[in-house]
Amino acid sequence: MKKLGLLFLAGALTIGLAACGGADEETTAPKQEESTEAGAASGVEEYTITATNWDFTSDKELTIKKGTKVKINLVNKEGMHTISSEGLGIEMGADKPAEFTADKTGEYELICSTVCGATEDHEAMKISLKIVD
Ligand SMILES: [Cu+2]
Repeated sequence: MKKLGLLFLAGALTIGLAACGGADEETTAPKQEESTEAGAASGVEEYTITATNWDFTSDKELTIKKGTKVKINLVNKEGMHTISSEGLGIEMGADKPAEFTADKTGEYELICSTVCGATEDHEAMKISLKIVD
């Protein structure tokens, strides 16, 4: 039984390493990237989500007013991650931002949709997005 556990762990580690293989060491001081709201001119609120192994380093709670046009960018600082939300019907990647209109109030979950490491690490990557009146 113990051996099996170790084997599983080794397997998980290998997957984890593969996911973040080639990731550059951060040589510059980490820059905090906050979600940014674009000017009202374009009528689109733009957010940027940053991902590392295995965390989202930008805001983990987004609150958006109903009726807002939203664009969400994903920046992978480390590893390969994608984001999806079943509730919102969106799927995005590093080179594929999500654009939608927040037309239904509620609380939605944005999750990492690429198995990017050990299950518990990967499943910890979540962002809550609230659409409010
Ligand atoms: Cu991930």
